[in-house]
Amino acid sequence: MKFSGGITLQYDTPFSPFLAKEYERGLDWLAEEGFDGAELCISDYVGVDVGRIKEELDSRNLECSTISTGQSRTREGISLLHEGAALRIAQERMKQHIDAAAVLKSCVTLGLLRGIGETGQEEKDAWILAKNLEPVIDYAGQKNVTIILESINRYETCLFNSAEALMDFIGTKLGNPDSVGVLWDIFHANIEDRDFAEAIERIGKRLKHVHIADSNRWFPGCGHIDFVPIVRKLKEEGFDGYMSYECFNLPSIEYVRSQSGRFVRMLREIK
Ligand code: LER
Ligand code: MN
Repeated sequence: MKFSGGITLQYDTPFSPFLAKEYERGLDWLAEEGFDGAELCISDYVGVDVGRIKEELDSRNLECSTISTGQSRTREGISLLHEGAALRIAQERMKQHIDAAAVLKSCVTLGLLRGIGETGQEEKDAWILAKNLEPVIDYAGQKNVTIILESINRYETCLFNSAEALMDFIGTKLGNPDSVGVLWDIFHANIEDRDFAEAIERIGKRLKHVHIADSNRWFPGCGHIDFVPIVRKLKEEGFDGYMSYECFNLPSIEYVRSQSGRFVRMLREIK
């Protein structure tokens, strides 16, 4: 099991304890605090030198765990459930993320860039999404990159909210492709999954990445989730991907910056 934290490259996000203009300071902090990697939030590739990002990571002995891709949905009004130009741009953007991931040796997240869908037509939307994802999944297969689909709670999207619904989508709509994995976010799981251990078992070997936040999306320990049995279960199941912080800067940015390394060390020691 490895650990990363979210750092944003171009535009600020509430999920990183560093602003976009502090990107390099954020990488320094990850290295100093003993993280294994950075989860990089990239919106587009205008003026982005992926080779340079790789050097910046290598020089700090950090990997890129995954590229987080959701920012462009709201910034540009694109998604894999749009039609016409907005759909084509979303598909092309996913391919650009895959090219970058091939250089960075990371995964590519598909969270909200999949689209929000419409209540009452989830099944139809799921088939449309599957069709629109097909060329992207083929491309990922050619480039040997894993796309990680994230189950996200019902208040943010209509499509696959729970681990069960996501595994069903991957099986029945996508046909279980090798290049598709799962991102399991403990904040969303706390809302949607019946039981954490059952969800981990259900996802099985497709589990590639885990987002860490407490029940209120504050820093772990500031809500009511007990992370110890979750991490013990992940270790028992042989999970060797990344656990990665995606929590708000609450109770304060200073708290998040000063407590992250300590919490990672505690999780590493769980037997
Ligand atoms: C993205 O990883 C996620 O969890 C979403 O809830 C962001 O809004
Ligand atoms: Mn998440």
